[in-house]
Order: sequence, then C-alpha cells, then structure tokens
Amino acid sequence: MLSRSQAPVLDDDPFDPEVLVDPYPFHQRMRDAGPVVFLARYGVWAMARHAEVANALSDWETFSSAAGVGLADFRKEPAWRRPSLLLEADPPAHTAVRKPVLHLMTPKTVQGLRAAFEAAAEELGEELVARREFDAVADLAEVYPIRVFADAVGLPEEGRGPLLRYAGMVFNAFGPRNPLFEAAFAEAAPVLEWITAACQRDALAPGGLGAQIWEAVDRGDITADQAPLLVRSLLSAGLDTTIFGLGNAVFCLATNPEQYDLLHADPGLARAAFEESLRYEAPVQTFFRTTTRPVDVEGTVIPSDAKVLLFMGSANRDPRRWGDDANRYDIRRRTPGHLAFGAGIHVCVGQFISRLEGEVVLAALARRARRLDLAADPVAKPNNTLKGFRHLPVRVTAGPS
Ligand code: OVV
Repeated sequence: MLSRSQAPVLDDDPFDPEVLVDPYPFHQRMRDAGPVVFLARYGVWAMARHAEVANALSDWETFSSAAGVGLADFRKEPAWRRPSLLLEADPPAHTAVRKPVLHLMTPKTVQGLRAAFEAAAEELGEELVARREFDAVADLAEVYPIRVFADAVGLPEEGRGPLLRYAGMVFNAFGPRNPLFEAAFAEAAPVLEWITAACQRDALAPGGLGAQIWEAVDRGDITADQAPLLVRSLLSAGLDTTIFGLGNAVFCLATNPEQYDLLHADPGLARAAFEESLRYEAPVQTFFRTTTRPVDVEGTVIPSDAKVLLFMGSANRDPRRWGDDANRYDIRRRTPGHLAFGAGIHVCVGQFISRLEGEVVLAALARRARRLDLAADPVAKPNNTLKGFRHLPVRVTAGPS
C-alpha cells in the first residue's frame, strides 16, 4: 500500500535559524522533491507547492486546526495558553465567533479607519524622510502598527510595552521547543498576566475594536467568556504580522530600485507594492494542520492524526503557479492567489486592515522620497513562524525626481 515510504524524506530542520532567515533554497528542494515530503526530524509531513498548500488550506475537514496550528498537538500535550477560538478551532465553534469579528473588519468597515491611519502614516513619513537615514524596523515597522492598530483596538497608550514580547511568544510557540522558543518564553509570567488584563472590558477604550467585541456579548452574539479571547486574537495576530510585513515591504523596495522608481512615479501603486511584498516575503511563512483521516495527496497517503506543515512562503514562490520569474519582486504582477493571508475559512480576518497599513505607509514614503536605499546590511530576525528583519537601515533621498 501507499505509505510514507513513498514520500521523499528530508532531514532538514525548517526551524533552524539559518533556514528560517533564508528558507528559499530549502523550499525549492521540497517543491522539487514532490507534492508531499516527510520531515524526519520532527516526524511531520509537509507541502511546499502552491496547489497542494492551497488545497489543504481550503479543506478544513481533512486538515484540522483544532489540534493547534503549531508543531504541538493539543490533544496530546496541554497548550501553553487557552487555544485561540479563531485560529485553533474548527467549525462549528469557529464559525460562531468568526462572524462577529469579521463584521468589524470588512472592507467597508475598515474604511472608517482610513483617515486616522493615513494621517499617522503621513506624519511618520514626514519625520523619517526629514531624517534621511533611519531603521525601517525600529523607527517605522515597529512604530506604526503599534500606534494605529493598538489605537484602533482601544488599548491604552501606557502599558503597550509587553505587546511585542507577547507576539514573540505567540509566533515562536508554533515551532519546536528550540532556543528561539525558549528565549521567547524567558520571563513569560508577567507577559501572560498583562495580556489577560489587557483583554478585559474595562481595559479597552470605548468605540474601539476591543470594545466592539464586548458589545457583541450584549447582543448575545458571543459569550462573556469568549470576548477576552477574541480581543486576545486581535492583539496576537495584528501586530507582529504587520510589523514584519512592513519591514519586508521596505526591504523589497530598497533592494529593487527599478520597482521603487515605479512606485515613486505613481504612489497609487502602493497597495500593489505591499501586496507583492506579501507574496514575495510572506510574514507568516508556515502553519501546521492535523489530518482527521488518511488523505491521498497526489498519490501519497498521509495517515490520520498527522501534523502537516504548510509552507505558504514557498507556495508564494512556486514557479508552477507564478512562472519562471516567481523569485522576482514585481509590483505590477497579478498577485491574487498568494497565500500570505492563508485561504479558506481561516483566511486572515484582518487582511483589509493589514493592506490599509501597508498602502498608506508605502504611499507616504513614495511621495516624499525619490530614492530608497539600504544604508547598511539588514539584520534578519529569526522566528519560528515569521520571516522578517531585526534591523533594516535605509537612506532616503527627498524630492520629486
Ligand atoms: C492568525 C493568528 C496568529 C496568531 C495568533 C492568532 C491568530 C490568535 O487567534 O490568537
């Protein structure tokens, strides 16, 4: 019978920091090895081609999220926090809570955030371009989402400090208990205490997304027990993803000057430039699923109850889907079908907020700077799930042309 002996077996450690900061050669080897591979080091299966990753993401009945979307199997070991009601759940429980959250973040409702997000981007762009040199991570990517998104959620300005440490825990915890995981969880207790308090009703400013989640309790759409966990999802998923994403977008533009020229000539391309950076350097590189039955994927049978690692960052560069120039950053490319936001029932609920942030930040830079260049070598920031930079020193040249 078909068994894992039929799937190519790879010894690579996808969570080795060296692989995490430059995963693309490994991705290509996985894609070329076959539609499904077995990663012997962790005893998990993996898919790295676009078609198979997209199919798995779209088949929640076979590829379940309820056992967690990290390496740990929640049915075999306790989760480090109460599982997310959105990310780490299947229908029907998932459907019930997703609906009220989705309602707050439709393209239409997100338009209500645009004026404030634009004003904050213009102000930051003005300040940074005046400085000529800045760190696009410390001075831009780590500043802007905290300012606008934490504001939008209604988190008080004082005491946002632990936000990034919490995000570091969330995204490293999807991987194995390697040094990245351990470092993120050094002194975890005060961070866990803080996040729990930050999600309570009385901690959230009226009118914000957090308060609106609590209002869904008043309407009877969700329970009072669910509300803090849904607020926690916003704070878990909404900061580090856009932080890494904004850094990656600046990196793409700084290292592809002809693409930056196009953007400077037409800042209306900012949304497309951000979208292509999501394809090209996906902030969320991987998530696991857990099989609920034996499943035949292109002739390879993955057994039931198996962890399967899905490589969205690889699918996004699969030449089978994107053609021979898959490895080129091209802001005029047709990007629909990229998997940086996932696909299927779990597709990123905050994607329109994310795109708004990317668009207004890139447009603010593009209108003010005629050149954007690296000022020194970037420093990558290894993370068990996210791909991005710790430092990204850039130099901008002000002026119209
Ligand atoms: C998409 C995502 C990433 C991390 C955490 C969560 C969601 C959550 O719901 O907690």
